[in-house]
Amino acid sequence: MAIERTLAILKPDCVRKNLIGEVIRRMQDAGFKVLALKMINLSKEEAGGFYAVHRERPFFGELVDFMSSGPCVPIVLEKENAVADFRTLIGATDPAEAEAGTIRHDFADNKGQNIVHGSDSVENGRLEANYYFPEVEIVNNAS
Ligand code: FUP
Repeated sequence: MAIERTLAILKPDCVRKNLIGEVIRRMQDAGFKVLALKMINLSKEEAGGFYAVHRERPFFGELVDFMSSGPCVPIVLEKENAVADFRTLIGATDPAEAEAGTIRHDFADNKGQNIVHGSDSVENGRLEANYYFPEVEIVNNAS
């Protein structure tokens, strides 16, 4: 299997619930290397740009309001098979449908406020990492 990168975002609910450390612990325990990380406040425009694919969906306004409601923590992760393995680690979009032991099952309140984002393809992982981090801010010697 190939080494891949994926973009995680610890969403504002994760930050508000003081779960930053817990969720990063789970990522590292699962073998993900952290290549870039920062805490930022997204404007509505930035949040809407990131989720532009959902622009026509009924939940788009709420999603933008939520993602810009407080600080969040984008993180570039690397591992063999990172994209699929990270989505397994976080669980289904709706925490009610997520497997026991996944991050969303254990910590999320509902489908709209579900603690963490994970890219859904290698190509989106690259595009999404570069949405938050210029290539020079992504280290290539993480341990
Ligand atoms: P995921 O890939 O699991 O993050 O899920 P999606 O790309 O389908 O959705 C992105 C975000 O839109 C979710 F994290 C939360 C929000 N969303 C809703 O609020 N309601 C929905 O029915 C679907 C998604």
